[in-house]
Amino acid sequence: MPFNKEPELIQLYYHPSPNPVKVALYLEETHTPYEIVVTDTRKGDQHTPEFRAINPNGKTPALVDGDIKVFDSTAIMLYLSEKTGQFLPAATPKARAEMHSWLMLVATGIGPYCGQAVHFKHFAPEPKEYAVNRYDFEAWRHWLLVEERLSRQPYMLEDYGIVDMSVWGWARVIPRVLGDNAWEKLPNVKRLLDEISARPAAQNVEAIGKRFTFKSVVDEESLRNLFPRNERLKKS
Ligand SMILES: N[C@@H](CCC(=O)N[C@@H](CS)C(=O)NCC(=O)O)C(=O)O
Repeated sequence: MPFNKEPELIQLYYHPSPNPVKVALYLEETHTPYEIVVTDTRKGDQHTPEFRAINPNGKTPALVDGDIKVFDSTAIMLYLSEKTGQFLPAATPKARAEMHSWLMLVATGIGPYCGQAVHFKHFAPEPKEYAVNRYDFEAWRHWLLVEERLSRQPYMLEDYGIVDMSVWGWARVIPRVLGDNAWEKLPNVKRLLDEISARPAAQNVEAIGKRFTFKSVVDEESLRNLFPRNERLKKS
């Protein structure tokens, strides 16, 4: 092992979209040094063999910390919180059970249903009424659970922490997922979104999107890269 070797910076494979931004927020909040590796999913960077060696699932975010590779935003949040010990609730079974429950609600409910709601509302070809109805309903159902909790307490757990940061990633895009009037039914989610967005760490995350260039248009190339499975339809 080389003597006096500088520790390597954590590398965050990043696109400014809901799952990567939560990880960037955690890194910023904990003042963990890291560097951004632009992974432009609209250009297909998620499908390169180099990226697949880090995240076989071919999606952002992914993180490399020395010889450790982690993929999936929630896995990364848990990895980093174990590493830093910050923004976690008390290390009691009760507090950790509560944390895991809400973290997984975001990971398995909010994220996937919002993602599919956006897909069917904004990208899928007609007829799509059945799918739009299903995913809009489920996205709303999950957000109303979060709203109900935040109507009774300032944060998802006792103090601001990793669950709130995970919620923030998706709350930023609620109008695109649920429609422009969504905030009328989600005032407490909006309160949390605004509070977190005003934090210096969140502003640093927003600045990443401006510091690096990401493809802004969604053209044919982007659609091929984001939804490669649709190519199958053309061949049949
Ligand atoms: N469960 C994964 C989902 C990751 C995910 O869907 N990432 C999106 C950005 S929010 C992505 O990379 N999309 C590009 C693609 O699907 O090709 C996580 O939480 O990290």
